[in-house]
Amino acid sequence: MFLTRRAAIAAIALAPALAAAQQPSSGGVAVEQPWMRAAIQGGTGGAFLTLRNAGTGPDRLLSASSPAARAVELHTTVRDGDVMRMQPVQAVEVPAGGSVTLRPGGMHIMLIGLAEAARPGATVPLTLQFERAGAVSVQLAVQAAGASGPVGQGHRH
Ligand SMILES: [Cu+2]
Repeated sequence: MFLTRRAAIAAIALAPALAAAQQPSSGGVAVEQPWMRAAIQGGTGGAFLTLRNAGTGPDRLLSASSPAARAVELHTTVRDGDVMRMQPVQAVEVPAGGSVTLRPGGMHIMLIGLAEAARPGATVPLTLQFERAGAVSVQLAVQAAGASGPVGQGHRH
């Protein structure tokens, strides 16, 4: 992305105000609109969110964990012929001044072996571990099983 010098300065000036309006952040990374799809007890649910790095250096999401799941993995989705398959990824890069959105059909966080059913309207705790920003905890807003985005939950604080 190419920014004019003026636009770059404006973006930097805006960053602290934006960060303050978002979910808890640590270091330079803010987590926006964390949500997951409803899933049954013992089942597996995909979690999605946007990572925004207001810091001056790149960061990486290394892992995630939740007391509500037996295991949590970072996945990406790849096309294999006519079939979409999930694959584990080691880390999710978050470039300095940039953002990455984990969404259905792309990268996501997989909560495996849910201790309880994740029902629409409920929240599920998730802690993200970043290389530089450290641990960042968020609450995933549970959406209907077929939801493709955080719509309906889209109010901003
Ligand atoms: Cu997955």
